[in-house]
Amino acid sequence: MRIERIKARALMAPLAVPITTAQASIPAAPLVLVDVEMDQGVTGSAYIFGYTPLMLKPLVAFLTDLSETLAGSSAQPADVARQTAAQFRLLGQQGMVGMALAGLDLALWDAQGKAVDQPVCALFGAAPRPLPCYDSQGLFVPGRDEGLIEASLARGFKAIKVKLGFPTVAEDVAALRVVRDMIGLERLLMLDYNQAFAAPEAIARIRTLEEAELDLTWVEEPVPAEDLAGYRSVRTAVSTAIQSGENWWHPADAARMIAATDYAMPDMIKIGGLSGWFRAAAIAEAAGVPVSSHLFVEASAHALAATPNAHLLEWLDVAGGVMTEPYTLEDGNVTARGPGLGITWDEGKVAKHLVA
Ligand code: SMN
Ligand code: MG
Repeated sequence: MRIERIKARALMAPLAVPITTAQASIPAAPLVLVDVEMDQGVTGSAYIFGYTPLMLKPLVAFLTDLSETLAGSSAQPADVARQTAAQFRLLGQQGMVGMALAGLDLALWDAQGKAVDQPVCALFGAAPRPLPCYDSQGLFVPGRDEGLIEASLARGFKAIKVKLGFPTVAEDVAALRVVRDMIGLERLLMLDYNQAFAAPEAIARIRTLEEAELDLTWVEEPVPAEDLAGYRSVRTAVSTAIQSGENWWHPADAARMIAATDYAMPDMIKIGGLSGWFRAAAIAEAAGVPVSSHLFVEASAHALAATPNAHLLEWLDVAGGVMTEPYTLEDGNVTARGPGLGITWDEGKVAKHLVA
């Protein structure tokens, strides 16, 4: 199979609930849809989460121009990776280049699955299977957001993550106490600090959270993603499990950071698509680190099904609003479906949310 054309479209996809942290709010999902048309009539489809609308036009322009350099090339993900590694050796693949190439990798794997009428996880040796999830919520404000927790429980989630980082740790404790009381002791509760603190503050906050006996399954990204020394000192100083990885660029960052985290959650785009995911998951497996996903519910359901050290799938659906059949939750689990990644765009909804 050979690449004929890469079609990239920018849109602001509707979100059931805005993504909020202590520092920012994302009211709609900045996405780039990547559709790779092949010479055998197969089209591979995937998407890139752009984090900010400012990334959308540059990503579309880059992928559109990249299309001309890859036309006629083998559509095998490893062949494309080899070709683009040489093409961008001097520039490097961090940032936008890596995001674009990872979105392309996902679309190429989708095409490989469709070409043999198989789910992508089957290409990695696994049948689709129900994967335990957690509901990834935003900043939880007591007195405002209890309804979101109730809705999560009503949907059958057995694990919930909230984002915090209020001005004082007492406010964090108070918010977590409300959530813990609402979900009971049998459900998992996780906290995401989204890189908010330097190590001394992170250590002080987590120790205070431990004294409150909230039974947190993990504290996520307490310090900046690249702060290896900070992660080491936090992990040494506290007993709560530390989660990280959504900001690792490529398997190289996984190799650099894996010894400083208890759990890992590579981002399907920043880690380098499914090709990067399985290399990072193997690094984590060798280090005895369970792996969860970050965003990208569809591709993550396929990846985790074939990941021996799979932990939890993050339920944060950023693209289902523009699909004909969004992935769904069944009894707190998600199961991958094919062929390919199981992604089909609802072109009417896409058209409604396209950005120029
Ligand atoms: C997160 C980060 C960026 C966009 C959405 C969500 C968050 C998570 O850190 O872990 O889901
Ligand atoms: Mg996070």
